[in-house]
Formats: sequence, C-alpha cells, structure tokens
Amino acid sequence: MKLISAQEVSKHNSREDCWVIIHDKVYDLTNFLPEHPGGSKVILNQAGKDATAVFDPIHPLDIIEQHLPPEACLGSIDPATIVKIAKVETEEDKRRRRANENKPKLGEMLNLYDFEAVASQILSAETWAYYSSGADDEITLRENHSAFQRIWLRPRVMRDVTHVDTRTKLLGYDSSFPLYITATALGKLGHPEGEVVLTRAAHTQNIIQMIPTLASCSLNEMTTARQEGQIQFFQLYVNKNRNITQKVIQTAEQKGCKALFITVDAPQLGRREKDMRVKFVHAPPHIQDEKDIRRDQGVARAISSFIDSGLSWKDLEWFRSITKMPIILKGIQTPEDAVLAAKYGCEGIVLSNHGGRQLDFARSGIEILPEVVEVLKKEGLYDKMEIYVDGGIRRGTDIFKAIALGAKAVGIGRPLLYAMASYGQAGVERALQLLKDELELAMRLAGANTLADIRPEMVDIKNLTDHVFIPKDYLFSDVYTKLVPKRSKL
Ligand code: 173
Repeated sequence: MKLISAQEVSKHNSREDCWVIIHDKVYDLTNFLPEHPGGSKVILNQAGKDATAVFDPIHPLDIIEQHLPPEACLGSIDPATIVKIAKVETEEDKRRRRANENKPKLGEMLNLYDFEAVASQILSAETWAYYSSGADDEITLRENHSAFQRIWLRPRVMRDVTHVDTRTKLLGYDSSFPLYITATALGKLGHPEGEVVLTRAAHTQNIIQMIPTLASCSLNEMTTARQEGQIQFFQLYVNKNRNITQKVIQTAEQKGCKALFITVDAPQLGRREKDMRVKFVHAPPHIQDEKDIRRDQGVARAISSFIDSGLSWKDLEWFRSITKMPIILKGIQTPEDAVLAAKYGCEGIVLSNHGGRQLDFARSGIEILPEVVEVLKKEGLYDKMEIYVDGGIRRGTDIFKAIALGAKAVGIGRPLLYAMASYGQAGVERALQLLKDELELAMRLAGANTLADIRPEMVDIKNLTDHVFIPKDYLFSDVYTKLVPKRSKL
C-alpha cells in the first residue's frame, strides 16, 4: 500500500478536498461529506488530521468497507512522518482523571445507584448527557423507576426457603436469573472496548445479551466475543432500505443470534435536551452560528436518520419470510398493541418506553404489565408470547415485582453501561451479581423457592396506576443531574 506523509494529508483540509487518517489509513472523504449521516461538519473538523479518536466510539470498524468505495482509501500513513503531540490536559480531563483515581473500590459498590454516581463523575460531559438523558421533561424517565415504588409486597412466611432457585429460560434459552442485558447504543463512549465487555460479563454471569444495531463494536466483534454455549439476541432498527435491513437480519442470524427484537417505539428519535444542550456548550465557537446550532441535535439523532418511520404491522409477514429467528416487538405500550402482536404471531413483546427517551408521559412498562396480562389472558393469547419489561429496574425487588405480575424477565440497560464505564467487566459482573443476590433475598423473604412461586398475590398493586402520590426517591434524587449540567458553568 502507498505510504503517504502526514504533511501531505494536512494539506487536504477543506470541503473541496478533504482527507483524514483513520487507524493509520488515509481516506479521501470529499465525495462522502454530503452523505455522512452525522453531517459534514464533524468530518470537516478533522480534515487533514488523524480522526481515529473521534471516529472510534461512534462507528464499528467495518462501517468503512460498507460505505466507502475501495478507491477512497488512498494509502497508509507513513509512520516516520507522524509528529506525536503531547496531549494537553484540560480542566475537564483533570477532573475526570481525579474522579477515576479517587473512585471507591469495586467492593464498595453496594447497589446500582453507586455505579451511577461514580459513572456520572468519570464519564465525559457529552457521554453522561447522552447516556443519562430522557425525552423532554424526563417525566417518563423518572416514572419508570417510581412506578415500582407504588407496588408493595405481601410476603409469605414459614415456607422452608433454604434453597432458592432463580434460574429460568428465555425463549427456551437458559438464564441464571430473569434478566437480560438490553440493547444500548454507542458502548465505546463508556469503555474503550465497547459492547464486548458486556458480552464477556454476560458469559460469566450466565445471562443473555441483546446486541444493539447501533453498537460501537461490529456485529462480528460481538458475536466472536461470545463463548461456547453463550446466547445472544439481536435488536433491530429497521432501515428504510429494506435490502440493508434484510442483510442485517440475515447476517445476525448467520452469526448465531437466537432472536430478533424489533424496536417499534422509535420511528423518530425523541428530543433529549440534556444531550442536545451539552453539544452547544462544548462545540468550538466557530461552529456555534445559528444555522449549525439548529442542526445539532445530539449524537443519537445524527446517527438515526436511517430508521424507517414507515414500519407497520403488515411488515411482520416480510420479516417472518426472511428469518427463522423468533420475532419479539420491543416497545409495546398498550394492551391493544400487545393483542395485535400476539395475533400477528410474534413470539414475544417487550413492554418498554425506551428508557424514557422517546415519548415523554408514556407510562412505564411495569404499570401496563397487569393490564396486558389481563387482556391477553381474556383473549386466550397469554400463553402464545413471552412478556418482557424494561425501564427503571434497579433492585432485586423490582425484578420480583415484574415476575409476580406475569413477566418472563426484565431488561436492563443504563445501569450496566455505568458499571462498565466505572469498573469494566468486573463492574458489570458485580452489578449483575448484586441484582441476582437481591432477587434471591427478596424471594427468600417473600417465601418463594422458585420463580414459579412468585405469585400475583405477593404484590399489592392497588396504587400502581395512581399518578398523584409519588414517594420521594432519595437515592435517585442524589444522582439525578439537572437539565443544565453544573459542569457547564466551569
Ligand atoms: O436511545 C437511543 O439513544 C437510541 O436508541 C439511539 C437510536 C439511534 C441512534 C443512536 C441511539
């Protein structure tokens, strides 16, 4: 391959002539600029320079082969010509370095909020804003957890709880307890290795990982990181270009994914103002003119333009025709749609509002669970599908409540990203272990030896749909960041 000097690359630094270095290769991106889903501006900021550090968290490696013609790669950078510039530590870098050096020992993490508190200090302002944000006023984001606090327990005693077994099967696959790692985008913003860290932790803890369409790691990296016997599901964002959608689904299936979770609650991405706002604060002054500000909608919106807002029930037949994987709809929010999913033959549904990131004032998955179960039972459809719930799960008792109300398992997203960002694989493993231990304790104290013993009579839901009285959640309030981050005043 042709060797190109860094000095040569630096000359091609304009909209008309734009070269960048990514992983030691030189690319001519001039023609690609208008097509870049994240806009041309982010590429132009890197024109003539090494873009690897900016590229990596947002793009899986194989994206270059998929989207650029081979001739866009001009050659390799001549290593002898690279001038290493010592990185100057900014105030923000210093703050994060200190937070990392002074963080508590992993053993001091006693619950999921502890990880969240550490992550809020360690992550960059941009990543924290992106991961933690919810839609609009973040009412649903908070409601997802507070809904669990409107469910009280009715424990049974004297039941010989020497042995408690939390094991279950999800879509027929073993899981050490009724929880899976749900799909979350852009894992490398939290950890340099990205989603494969979750894959490894899922293996040691014997739980299932749902692989995201918009992971930082490539599908190949995540499926290759899987160990013998380990199970992965696949989360799909449906591309407007159905040829691409078909290829994505079939590749996931070939690479061993066992179920297809189609996200149905995001025909357009919600407004996450925390995510949008932080961009204005941190964007360099020359791109803060009004036109650019209006276009800058945060990282998620930039990379979500491919999602098909035309997705409809009639597409299910087509999905069925191109894959043998069971189909689960992720983001069902009413009994009406749960019934439709069953009638269309789906193997499962996830009662979810996308972690409070889509429609604000959508009700929580746990709140609609009893209604969904009741209606499905009435229609004779309850046994046709598995029901999952995600959003707001932070405690073993939350899992207990979901199982009591008829869920097969719960999904968990952000808390594991926070554990991964703070302590890597060991952090994720500890977070999962804590949840499992909490569930086991709740089962023992409530008199349930197995998941089948967790009965609807063990929960009191008479206040569940009451949205007036909400107990204050002190743990959450301590961690919750106001919409204008304090840090931005630095
Ligand atoms: O919630 C999200 O941030 C999300 O699902 C998403 C969707 C598209 C692009 C990036 C993230």
